[in-house]
Amino acid sequence: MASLLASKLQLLLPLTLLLLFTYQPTTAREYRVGGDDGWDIGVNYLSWSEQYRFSTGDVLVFSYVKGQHNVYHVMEEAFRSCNTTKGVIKTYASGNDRIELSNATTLYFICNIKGHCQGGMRLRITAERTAASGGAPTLLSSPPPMSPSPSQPSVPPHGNDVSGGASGIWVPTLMLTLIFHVMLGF
Ligand SMILES: [Cu+2]
Repeated sequence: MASLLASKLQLLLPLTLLLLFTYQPTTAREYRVGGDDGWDIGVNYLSWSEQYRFSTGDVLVFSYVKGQHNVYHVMEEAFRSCNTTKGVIKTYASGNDRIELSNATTLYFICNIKGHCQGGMRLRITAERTAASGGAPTLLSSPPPMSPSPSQPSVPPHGNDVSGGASGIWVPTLMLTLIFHVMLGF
């Protein structure tokens, strides 16, 4: 019995490892705004943002030296004009500001240090509803959006998976069930 169990476990181990390493939860990702450059002057945030498809639940991280920059979540008009006398929704200044894309909408961010917005520190992000969040299927007249590079099917270069979410429990559950079945000889 023991040797039979051992041989079954020998078979199961590579299978489990394979499942673990190939499994990619289709849930929230974390994006460091500007990639390695972070939130700073001289970075093209349009070309940075065009590399990715953002979904509800994803998190933007604005990383900068505290005091040198800030993050103003603004209305479109303030984004276009760089004028923050009105249209400011929320402000951040911690140097490591985490902002979740909670709704399927377009968000506008600028740096409100004098001259920085005009100098390019402005970011427009459109979050699409994730399938997991229960939205109705969208009818797209345009071609399907680009997919990330084939070598990394679902993880963008500067994004990290941050949580498994509700769907993340399925694979461990499946594996546990599998292990029990094999051990009990089903
Ligand atoms: Cu700035």
